[in-house]
Amino acid sequence: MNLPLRVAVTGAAGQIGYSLLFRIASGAMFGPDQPVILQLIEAPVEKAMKALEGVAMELDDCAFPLLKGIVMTDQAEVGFRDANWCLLVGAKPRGPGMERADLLKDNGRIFITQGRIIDAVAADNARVAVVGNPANTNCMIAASQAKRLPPERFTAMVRLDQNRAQSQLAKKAGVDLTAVHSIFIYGNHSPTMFPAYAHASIKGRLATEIITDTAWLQGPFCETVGKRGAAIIAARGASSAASAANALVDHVHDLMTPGTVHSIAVKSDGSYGFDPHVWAGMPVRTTTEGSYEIIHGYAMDDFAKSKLAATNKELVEERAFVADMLT
Ligand code: NAX
Repeated sequence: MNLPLRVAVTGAAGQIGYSLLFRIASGAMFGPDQPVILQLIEAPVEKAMKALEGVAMELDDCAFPLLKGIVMTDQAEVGFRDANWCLLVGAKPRGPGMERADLLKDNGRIFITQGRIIDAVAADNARVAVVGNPANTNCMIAASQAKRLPPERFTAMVRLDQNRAQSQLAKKAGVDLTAVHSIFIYGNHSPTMFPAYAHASIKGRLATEIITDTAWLQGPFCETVGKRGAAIIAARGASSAASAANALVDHVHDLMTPGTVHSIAVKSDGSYGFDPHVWAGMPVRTTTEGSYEIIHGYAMDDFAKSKLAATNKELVEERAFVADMLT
């Protein structure tokens, strides 16, 4: 048996946390031979800490063989200490009448603090995955605070968008989901992101040879993937939680599996026309456990270029809103 990995999770008593923690403890994220210690961090609010106690009781009641310990805390210094993975799920939701700029600022402050503390107390091999929205920009803010951990260690999640896109293509083509490959998400985790359908394959052929309805690909497909979160809120009365937790399991699992090709939001290297200072969804290949290289060279047509420019513009605007928070 390996030594336990320490996995810190913020927002652990929230909706996503409630789906996520059981998947981590069962081995879905790190595999059936990897024990874990969960370091659960909540806001210093009595109700949240009480709810966290209940979640920890349920984790105990699952008797997961791989779960070797649970830490519960409202102190980030305690929760991130020696953590190998820091899963930043907790964030302030956008309230009624709240401007996007206010959300960026409010959450930015949380991610400044967490970035600094992770850099100070997490393990030398620490990796960070950001889910709390606006995820790309929060990730950039946290990374900007780090002096010890390099920016490549900070990634944000666009995997839910990738999974949504894969599912939509399979439905349209009338094939099993597993026949769809290489559908990657570019840009922001927001309705502007671009699911690059032209490089996807279905049953080993180009997706565009199987789905020849270009108007559908450029219109309803992109729109359904981009606005899926809002559709789920409208139907369920609450935002995506189980699917978001599942996507985070996929994000980390694939980053720990060398050779895997998948989409994550990473520090841009200027490819695909992204500003080199933003965190953008891109296709990557996992090289060694927790590390990746950006895959370059996918050709983009005029439609794709216009979508990439739009999502890049939004990321650059978000960066400008929080410029004073970056060090
Ligand atoms: P909830 O409101 O259910 O839970 C958030 C939890 O975070 C709460 O328990 C709260 O007390 C805690 N929290 C707040 N500030 C904290 C802090 N400073 N330290 C530790 N904990 C803190 O939200 P949930 O539905 O779980 O969603 C969490 C975040 O994920 C939101 O920002 C949401 O917008 C974002 N999402 C991101 C997705 C993505 O694909 N990147 C998809 C799903 C989701 O919408």
